[in-house]
Amino acid sequence: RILIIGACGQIGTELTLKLREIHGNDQVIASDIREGAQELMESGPFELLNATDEPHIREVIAKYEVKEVYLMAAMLSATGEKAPMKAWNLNMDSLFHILHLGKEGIIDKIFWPSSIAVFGPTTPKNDTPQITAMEPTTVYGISKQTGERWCEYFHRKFGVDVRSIRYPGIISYKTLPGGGTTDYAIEIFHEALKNSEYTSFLAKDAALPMMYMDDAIKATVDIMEAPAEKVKVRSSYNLSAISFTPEILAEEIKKHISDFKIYYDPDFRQSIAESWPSSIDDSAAREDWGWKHEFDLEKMTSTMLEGVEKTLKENAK
Ligand code: VAH
Repeated sequence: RILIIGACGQIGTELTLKLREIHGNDQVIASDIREGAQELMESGPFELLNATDEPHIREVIAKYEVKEVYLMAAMLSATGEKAPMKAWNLNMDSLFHILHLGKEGIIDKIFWPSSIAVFGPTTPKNDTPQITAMEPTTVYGISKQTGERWCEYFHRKFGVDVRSIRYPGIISYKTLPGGGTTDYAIEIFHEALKNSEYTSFLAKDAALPMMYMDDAIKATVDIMEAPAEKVKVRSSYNLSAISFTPEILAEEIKKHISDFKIYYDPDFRQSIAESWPSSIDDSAAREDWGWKHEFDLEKMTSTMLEGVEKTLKENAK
């Protein structure tokens, strides 16, 4: 069976639903420190679980005879800056617990998400290569970079089958993100539909790599299904789809909502955004396990507007 830790988060929710569709509802155990979306809670087993509580993780893994773990719990970049030690402890402890379960042979396969936040101001900004300078400035980025080194170490030394991708900003409407720098690109859709205006906390020219949720889920499923020998990078793979600025996204939204207005009031998250790449070279993922994205800016924008509108109507009922 499969265990998702952090199943109620932005990516965890949709990943759990997808894995239940592929493997069967009772084969995929959702867990989180809080309950989540109704669809997730009702479609299969759920356990309340703190990702740093090692004995409890082991208990749940034994109870359901879990062989595969997706560790999706983490504190993101913006929230991490407000509680650095808490972010560090959550992001690192949870990873060590799972890597040790792999080393002991209790579980066979691990997915652990990294992020473009591993890069920093000294990294080439455009078409950032797979292997390059990495001097992250956020606690979140430091934890992801460190995590990548540990994943690679556990694979090389102990043969742990751990797989990872560096997610860009993920755009979706089912579950809201929690405390990231790329969250503006989701808020903007909600505000556009509710008020026809949005004040961005990033500057108008802050270009960041982004991806629609369905592509992120596809990448996650693909890398986990790939034969082990095809997964050559055991730290984490660069992954890319689209890259845009708040201004470009606003222009695209205006094609659907003609009176939409955008204002800019950058806060501390702007300097985080400035430290990250604008676009990513993901040729290693494309060559090694056949990664290919599907959603461009247009398709993502129309899908988001439809999805958010539906959600707003449902919430109003
Ligand atoms: C954040 N969305 O903004 C996350 C992410 C690409 C960055 O990992 O913190």
